[in-house]
Amino acid sequence: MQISVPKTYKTLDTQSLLIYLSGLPSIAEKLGGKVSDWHGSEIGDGYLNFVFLVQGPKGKICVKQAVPYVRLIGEEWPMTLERMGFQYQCHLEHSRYCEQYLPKLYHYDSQLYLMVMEYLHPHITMRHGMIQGIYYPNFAEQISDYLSHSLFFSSNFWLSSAQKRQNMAFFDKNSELCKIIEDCVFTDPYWEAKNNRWTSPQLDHIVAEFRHDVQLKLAVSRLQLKYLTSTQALIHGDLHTGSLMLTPESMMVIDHEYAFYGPMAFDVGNVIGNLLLNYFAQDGHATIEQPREAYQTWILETIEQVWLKFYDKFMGLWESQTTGEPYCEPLFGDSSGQEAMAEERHLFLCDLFTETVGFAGAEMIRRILGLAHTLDLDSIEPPERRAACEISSLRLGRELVIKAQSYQDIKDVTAAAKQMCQERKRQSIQELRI
Ligand code: SR1
Ligand code: MG
Repeated sequence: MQISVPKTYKTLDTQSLLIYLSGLPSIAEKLGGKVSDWHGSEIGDGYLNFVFLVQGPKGKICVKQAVPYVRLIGEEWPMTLERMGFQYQCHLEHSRYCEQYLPKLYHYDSQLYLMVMEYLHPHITMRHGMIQGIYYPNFAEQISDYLSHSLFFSSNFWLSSAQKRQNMAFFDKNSELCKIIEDCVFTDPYWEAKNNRWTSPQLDHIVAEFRHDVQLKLAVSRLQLKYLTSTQALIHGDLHTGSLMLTPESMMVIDHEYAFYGPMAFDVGNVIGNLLLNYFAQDGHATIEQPREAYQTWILETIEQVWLKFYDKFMGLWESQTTGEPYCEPLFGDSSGQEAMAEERHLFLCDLFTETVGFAGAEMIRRILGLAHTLDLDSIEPPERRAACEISSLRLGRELVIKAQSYQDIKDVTAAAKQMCQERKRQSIQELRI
């Protein structure tokens, strides 16, 4: 793939970054002192970009710059710099609807493909926090707020059709990042794709099984078609627990580079899928001193609350807003129309739930068999212990994908996860006895 890199672009290092920032008066003011007082370090651990923390005598900022390749793989996988523009625009758009959940933006440079923003402290990624067993009592409230507002207000339920089409025309150009998801989530884990990796040899049998599982591949392909063709809302597009920066009190959403007009359920499913992955990973992190059963219970309760609160909030927004063009007031203003609309809204959210379940399952599978894994599972040693957690995740992931419609309620999902986990524990006890 040929990537065009404008002549005005250069990849910054900590030194050239400080010089660049000194030319931005509002940023220099935030840092305080002189350039010689500033200190920059690269702190990124993501798969695509470089992220810097810059500290001055007065304050700290965070800088994110795109490089013309995929960081995880290196220059042999070129990747468009334009991703920073999509991230910036989605960050701005979502800030309009739920400002409190996005870091403040201080500066955007469209030639260096760079964003300067608020340094979040003492936030850590939710993924790192959950691996340590940290509780986040406000998370379900916060993420359901973010999801309901960002999805509702960027959809036809709120925007005029002309405005939505204009937005879609812009985000439709984010095709290269969407292609990463199309391949990494819906295709590669199910065939011999070059970048796949898994815990081997422990998972070899399941890899082979999934590659021959026509029912599973059909169901995943249906989800892919939904991802490709549904334009319901401006979705974050990669809403895993590494895109969430948390303290027990506060939540911030970062990394909107995969944003486009897609199915609402993709974002909701990503959140739930990543929480489920962490749920299964907890057995690999438990120790005598720090057993994780109580934490696992909290994860399942959180999953239930995320969905139930999202349902209520999305429903509430739809009931109270009448600006949307579909289901408009003149058609459904009378009492029989109102009654029919109540049922219609419920059916819409039931469909969204079924799609959420499917996308959650696909996310769980691809994070174990594909290119991009998660630290929750990858950090478990020895490999036998990791594989045991991964097999449970894969088994549930498959069920969620192929039987999404049979889950009527979020409690059906959490009950299935609990059962899968208990079965595995029973099996290991039996193996110990043998
Ligand atoms: C090129 S690998 C990028 C992966 O990590 C991101 O989080 C996306 O989900 C993608 O699959
Ligand atoms: Mg990301």
